[in-house]
Amino acid sequence: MTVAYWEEEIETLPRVGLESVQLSRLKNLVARVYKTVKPYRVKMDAAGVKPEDIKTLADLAKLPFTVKEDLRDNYPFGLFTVPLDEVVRVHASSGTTGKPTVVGYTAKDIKTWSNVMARALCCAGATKNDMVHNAYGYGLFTGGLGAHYGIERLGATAIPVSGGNSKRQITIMKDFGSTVLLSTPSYALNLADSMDAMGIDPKSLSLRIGIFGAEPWSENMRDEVERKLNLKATDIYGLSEVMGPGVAQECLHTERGMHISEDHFLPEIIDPDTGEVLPPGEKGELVFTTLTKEAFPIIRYRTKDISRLFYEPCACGRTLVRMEKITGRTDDMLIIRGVNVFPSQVEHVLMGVDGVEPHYQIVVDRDGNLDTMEVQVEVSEGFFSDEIRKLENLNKYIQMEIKDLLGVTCKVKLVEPKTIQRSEGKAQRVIDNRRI
Ligand code: DLL
Repeated sequence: MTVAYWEEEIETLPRVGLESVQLSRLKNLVARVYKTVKPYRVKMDAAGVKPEDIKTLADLAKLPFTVKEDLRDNYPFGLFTVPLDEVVRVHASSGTTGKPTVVGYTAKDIKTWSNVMARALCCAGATKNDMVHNAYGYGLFTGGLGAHYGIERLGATAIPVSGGNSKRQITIMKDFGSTVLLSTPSYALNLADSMDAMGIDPKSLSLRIGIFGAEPWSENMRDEVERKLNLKATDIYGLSEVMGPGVAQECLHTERGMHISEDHFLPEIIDPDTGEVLPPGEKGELVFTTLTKEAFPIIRYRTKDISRLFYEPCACGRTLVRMEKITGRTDDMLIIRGVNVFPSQVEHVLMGVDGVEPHYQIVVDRDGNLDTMEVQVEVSEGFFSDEIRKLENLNKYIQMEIKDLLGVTCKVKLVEPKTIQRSEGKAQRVIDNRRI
């Protein structure tokens, strides 16, 4: 197998070289952030650490962590290091309550991201000759536009279909000759089902590579997508707080995880309970520090994603560390059809609705390949005896509010007072019946 690199020198740089690049970038970053962003300065002062204390990569562990709540507390732009007139784009993702977390990019950041994303596409085997069918959602979500700029940077042809309308997607795939498919893995399976329903044999299409991410998926699911879509399926990881898609990408040796673009994103694995840094190969929470971002750099961001880091050489020749497929999360975030959903957001909506009690449960399942979410909530005594029309309106109202705030369509089931099981300890808010 011949390997194509996007930036061979950096992708295959021996560790010493790579670490020296990381260290000099880290020092610059910490000095800049300390000087320009008050919330970082306050936290570093409280921890008794100054930019000059960062002398080696191991000194990173002296710096305080950043968590999603820090973004919320400084909503929307409080953690930006540059004035807004230098910010050329913002994206947002779900926060734990009502407010999204907002991230920003300078023109240079967009360039860096496009380049990193082109590197990811190349790592998966895509070339400038590909027709890249981008079914990640375009909008505030980083998936669509993030991947799009990378496709163009690679010099391939971008087909910006965005998500939804599977039949049309398949017609486009067929007529335009899409060779690379970018989507969530569950949507890829959904497309395979629609193809089947339309009587189209995937072998009659030109698809050859799939670049699937934004939600967890298993090796079994990989086998299924590969078989049903007749392509090689690879995993792509990213998160808006760190940049978006392209933070890490599997090469064609898919056995040992995704290569992290470590010259831009410095990874650590920590014990989620103690915050202690764990040695290579151990499982824990993934933490990232951005080394090159201008508008919204982030220091030691706790992703809540569970993974491991492998530093052994890869058969593809890349020296960039690999992260294991995400095997879980340390919090209760759900990913429903690619949308991040926190139970606390659902609760936030329900608390604002007259006629329901604070007793609820979220049931997540899969209908075919599509995630479904049902919110069961107790209706207040007085309301329950009311006419059906009133209950139906209440149901619709809750659905609408959830759609508005969380961006996800769900079913609502109003249940009689005192029918949702009371807990004796932590309430079990979520029942996830999906098998992935
Ligand atoms: O999901 C960015 C992205 C877009 C990645 C397209 C890949 C492809 P957020 O909406 O901020 O960003 O969600 C980030 O999604 O912390 C993980 O929990 C989860 N996630 C992302 N990629 C993967 C993956 C985008 N390959 C959150 N496997 C992350 C498992 C993933 N989980």
